Amino acid sequence: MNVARRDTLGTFLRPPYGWLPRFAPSPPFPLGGRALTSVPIATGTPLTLGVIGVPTDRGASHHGVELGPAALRVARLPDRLREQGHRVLDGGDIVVRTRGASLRSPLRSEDPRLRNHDDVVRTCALVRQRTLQTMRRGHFPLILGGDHSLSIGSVAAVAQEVRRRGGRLGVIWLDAHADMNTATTTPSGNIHGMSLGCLLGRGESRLLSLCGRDRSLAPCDVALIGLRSVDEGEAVWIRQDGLAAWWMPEIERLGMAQVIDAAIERLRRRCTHIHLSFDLDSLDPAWAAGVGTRVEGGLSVVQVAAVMRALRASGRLCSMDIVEVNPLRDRENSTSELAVDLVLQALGTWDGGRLAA
Ligand SMILES: [Mn+2]
Repeated sequence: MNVARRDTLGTFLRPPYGWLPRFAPSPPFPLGGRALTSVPIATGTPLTLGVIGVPTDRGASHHGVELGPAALRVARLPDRLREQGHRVLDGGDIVVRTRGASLRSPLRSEDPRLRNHDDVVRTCALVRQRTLQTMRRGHFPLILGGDHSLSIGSVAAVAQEVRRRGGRLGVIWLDAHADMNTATTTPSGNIHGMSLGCLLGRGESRLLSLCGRDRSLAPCDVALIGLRSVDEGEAVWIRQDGLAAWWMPEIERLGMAQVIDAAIERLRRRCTHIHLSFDLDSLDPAWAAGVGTRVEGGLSVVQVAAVMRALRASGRLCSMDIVEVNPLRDRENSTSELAVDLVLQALGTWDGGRLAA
């Protein structure tokens, strides 16, 4: 277990990463017109990536995650992907309405068990629309958050589009939390803790309507990895749904290689495509201090890199969310820079042949 240590000032000391393969800039690839059709990416294929920024904190209880898309761009996410030979189309940020409301005191007209509900619904609808557009153009949606409520919109869109093409979407939810609360079980009223629950068909009706007539995901389409802070009500749903969920102690016992292989194998049985919902709080705060909700005892950089490379090798990754980056709680943007390094483990095309699957 990675135990975060603190120095005398009470800040986190950052241990060394360990070894990560360095993806060198790619040699020139022929890029003309190559598009994602019904087949997910093959290892090392140059893609057209559609970047969607979602500067929202409306589903969370702390300010700062709304600056995540900017922090990831400052960490050169689009440029680093271009250096890999990908074509990157950054359509900018969606416009998030804030209505000047304080995060800590929800508007009186709104339900305190579903804070900022109207804003979240509106934002998710926009995310859903942009994600659908991106996929219909044959591009790989890369959604930059923002708090994790935005995944209701992104995953709903990807699931719908994959289904339309005759496939079935599986989701890897890399997170310290289960995000499976409902308005009745939530201790905080924060909708970023309800997104996976909604996608599985449980939640308030306007949030559910974003997922279309059918629920977006069945329990067998989901693998949760990195759990260590789960509310009582969520634990009950995880059990009842029979969700594949790997908690930190089990990951430490089995090793990440075995866990991610089992997770992908399970999804592969029914799912043609895989979406990664990457919550940066899955990482231990020793490495990723700049997140919305820090939970100690999390994944190491090497463990998350193993997840990314296994997804790369699976050839089924079709879309990704990067959420809960909070540069206000970070040090020198190191969490965003790390996020970029890790995303390249999944989407890097040129590694000198060392990782060729
Ligand atoms: Mn989350």
